[in-house]
This record gives sequence, structure tokens and C-alpha cells, in this order.
Amino acid sequence: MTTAKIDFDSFMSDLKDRTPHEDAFHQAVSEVVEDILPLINDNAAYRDAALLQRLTEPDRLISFRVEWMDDENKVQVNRGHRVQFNSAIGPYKGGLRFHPSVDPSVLKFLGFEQIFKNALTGLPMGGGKGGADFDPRGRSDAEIMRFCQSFMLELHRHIGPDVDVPAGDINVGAREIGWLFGAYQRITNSFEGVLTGKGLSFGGSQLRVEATGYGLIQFLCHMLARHDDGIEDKTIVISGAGNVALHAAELALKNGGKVVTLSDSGGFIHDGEGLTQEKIDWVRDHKAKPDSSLGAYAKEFSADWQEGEAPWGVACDVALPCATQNELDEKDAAKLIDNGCMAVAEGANMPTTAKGRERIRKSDILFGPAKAANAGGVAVSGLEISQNQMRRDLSCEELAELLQDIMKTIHDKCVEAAEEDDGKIDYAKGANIAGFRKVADAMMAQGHA
Ligand code: NDP
Ligand code: 2IT
Repeated sequence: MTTAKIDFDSFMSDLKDRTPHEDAFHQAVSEVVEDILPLINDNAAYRDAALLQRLTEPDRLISFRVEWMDDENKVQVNRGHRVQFNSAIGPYKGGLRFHPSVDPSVLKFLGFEQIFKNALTGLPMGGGKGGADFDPRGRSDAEIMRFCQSFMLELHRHIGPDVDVPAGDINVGAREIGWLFGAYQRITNSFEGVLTGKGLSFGGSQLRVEATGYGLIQFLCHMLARHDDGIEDKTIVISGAGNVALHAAELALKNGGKVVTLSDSGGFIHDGEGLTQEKIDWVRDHKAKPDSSLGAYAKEFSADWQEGEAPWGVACDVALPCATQNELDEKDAAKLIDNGCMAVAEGANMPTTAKGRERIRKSDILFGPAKAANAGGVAVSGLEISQNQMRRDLSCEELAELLQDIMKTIHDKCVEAAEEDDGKIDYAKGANIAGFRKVADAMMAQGHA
């Protein structure tokens, strides 16, 4: 038997028929399939094994009610999910996001991306993602803690150190991971490495907090170095003001870059003088306060605040979208190109729209795709898992070296698998192909129904 070759449009149209209204998921799949379809069409065994169809259907999607008591003793109801997408190369691994926009489509796009990202790290982790449509904005600390506990009341049945190991994502930081971990421990009466991003006193890893932002800058530096350039004196525009954005800003500064913007869901600040470590620390403290807006930065440091706007119109050499999906569109890409931007590296997951990517791909801009450029966070999560299993902590120096090595290896894997056009590497294609190859080999070796 030889299964016929797959046509891109028919495949996507079948996928859309099976998963209506899941636009973000379709976008993520389309972007990967475009690059890996030639490999599948060159390999009859892949097609006979329905590899692509199996790869794009999650192992399971668990949805559940999360009920919790607010500060007025009113019962509130939210919806939680965990997408366990693919476990061919290791236990499911991926973050938890609490945001009103969370739905199966968003989590499936994130879980699908995570399969390839985790494969690129070289560590044994499958792909998963989870979260809830809970909005922590306007909620007290006690309410958020109770929400985490109720969320874990159901999630604990589906996770475990050898099954599925969640971590943080938007609005789930070290504090929420601590509350989730405490609830898991009380429910199951076992102390095990079931979450990553934990506090250092109960099994967390050094450098996990910094890893995504730091890894992003390391990846960017490798891309620039391969093209005989560096980050020093470059003007850098960053979106977001959370974990990824602030750590990216921090390492960019340490390496001699000039960071001139940050943003949040209310707008962006433009600081022509450039951020300093002191200003970054101020933003971290300020944003940790409930419902705080980045707008206050403008008064504190005499900078510009552009309400409701994104920062892509600010002239820069490097742009780092680090907030959320589809935050950089075709028009934004055109502004970056017009302003002479030379590199875009994605700290957030799928921050660039399909048309935005297309525009960038056709330009001279070097493009570091999320699944490669932001893999540092999950890589250190993978190292947290091994530290927990060994019951031995690595030092900050050891972890810093491991993170450096992993980001360099990811960069080199992308280059090796990519196409080079006039000296410019298609990193997005390289990341998709290199991530796919590892997962495909494992799936083929493990057989099918
Ligand atoms: P945080 O919750 O720490 O920060 C998120 C930031 O993005 C905040 O400044 C938030 O603004 C802003 N933001 C969120 N949603 C929107 C929106 N719809 N429009 C505009 N701004 C928005 O999250 P992280 O920094 O951890 O995550 C940021 C991105 O990085 C996400 O895409 C995440 O998936 C990705 N990522 C995170 C990793 C990690 O280790 N944490 C690893 C790899 C990727 P506000 O405060 O106003 O809500
Ligand atoms: O998108 C991501 O890679 C994360 N949010 C981190 C996942 C993890 O398991 O550390």
C-alpha cells in the first residue's frame, strides 16, 4: 500500500472541517505543515502511518469546571483545560495560562507548537499546554490562591512526574506555581516534581525564572553573529512587561543593547534614553501590584506613553515581541522593514500573524521563530525535572552553561535543517524541520494502531 501524496490545501481544509472555529490552531498547524509537507510527501512510510493526521490531533483534550469562592462568598465558575498533545519523546510538558482569551483553540495552538519546541531542546519532553479562562485582573491574592487550589482539584488526576509536567505561562508565575504545587501535595500526599518553575526551597531550579528571556537574547546573538553582527549598540524594541520581556531586556542591556520600549495590554512606553537595570526593577515591582498599568512608567521616568498602541512603529534595529499571540501584523512588519529593522526574534508564542511572517520572510530581516527562540524556558524546566529526579540541585553556573549550550545547539540545528538564500537563513523552516524529524522518528519507531 502506498498512500497518496498530501495536498496542502486539501489537508488544511479537512483540518478546518474537523475543528471549526479554531483559528489560532489552524494558523499554527498551517505554518508548520507548509515546511514539513515536502518531507512527508518524500516519505511513503510517513504517509502510510498517517503521521501528519496523527501529529495534528491531540492525544486528548481534558476540559473541566473550576468552581471557587470569591471574597464576597459568591461561587464563581470558570473553565479549565489541559491539552495533552503528543508524548512520543517524553511526558507531556508545557505551561498553564490564566487569561480570558484561553479556549481549546488557543491551547491547541500552544500545545502543538510545544511539541516541536520541546524536541528542539534535545530533552525528553512531549508537548502539552493548559490553563483557564480565569482573569486574575481585579482579583485579590486570596481569590487567585483559591482559584489555583480549585484548578488543581481536577488537574491532579491528569498529571504526574512521568505523565505530564505543567509550568507557568501568561499570568501563572512562581507564586501561582507555588499555590498549585501546595494543592497537589495536599491532595495526593506526595512530594514529587509534578510542576516546574517551583520556588527554590521546594525543588525549583536556579535560572528558570530568567531562562526564557535570557535564552531569547542568546538565540538572537547567535543569529546576529552568524551574519557577522552583534547586539552591542543596537536599538531594541520589546513588547510585553512580564517575565519574558523583562528578562530579555535585562540580558540585552548586559550585552550592550539599548532597549527603548516595553508594553502591556494598555499601551506602550517609549524611553528614548533607554532602559536601565533600575528601571527594569521598577517595572517588575510596579507590575506585581494588582491591576497596575505600565503607563505610570512615563511619569516616573519622563518617557512617552502611547495608550492602546503597540511599539512596532518605533525605529529600531531589533524587535522582540514578548507579550502574546498575533501582536505583530502585516502593517507592523511593514513599519519595521521601513525603519531598517534587521532582526525579529519571538519571545512570545506565535506573536507574528501569518501575513506578518510572510512580509518578514520576503524582506532582509532575520527571523527567530518562537519555537526556537523562546525554548530556553522549557529547556530549564526540563533540567528542573532531571534535578528533581536525581534529587540533586545544579548550581547557577552549571545551569547557565547548560542553557547557553542548549540555545547554541538549537540555533545550529535550525541552520543545519534550513535553507539558505543569499546568505540569509530561514530559521522558521529550520526549526519546523528539525523539531519534526525527532518527533517523527519516535512516532514511526513506536508503531501505530
Ligand atoms: P506574563 O504574564 O509574565 O506577562 C505577559 C505580558 O504580556 C504582560 O505585560 C501583559 O500585559 C502582556 N499581555 C498579555 N496578554 C496581552 C494581550 N492580549 N495584549 C497585549 N498585551 C498582553 O507572561 P510571560 O512573560 O510569561 O509570557 C509572555 C509570552 O511569552 C506568552 O506568549 C507566553 O506564551 C510566552 N512564553 C513564556 C514562557 C515562560 O517561561 N514564561 C516560555 C516561552 C514562551 P498586562 O500586564 O496588561 O496583562
Ligand atoms: O511556552 C512555553 O514554552 C512555556 N510557557 C514554558 C513551558 C514549560 O513547561 O516550562
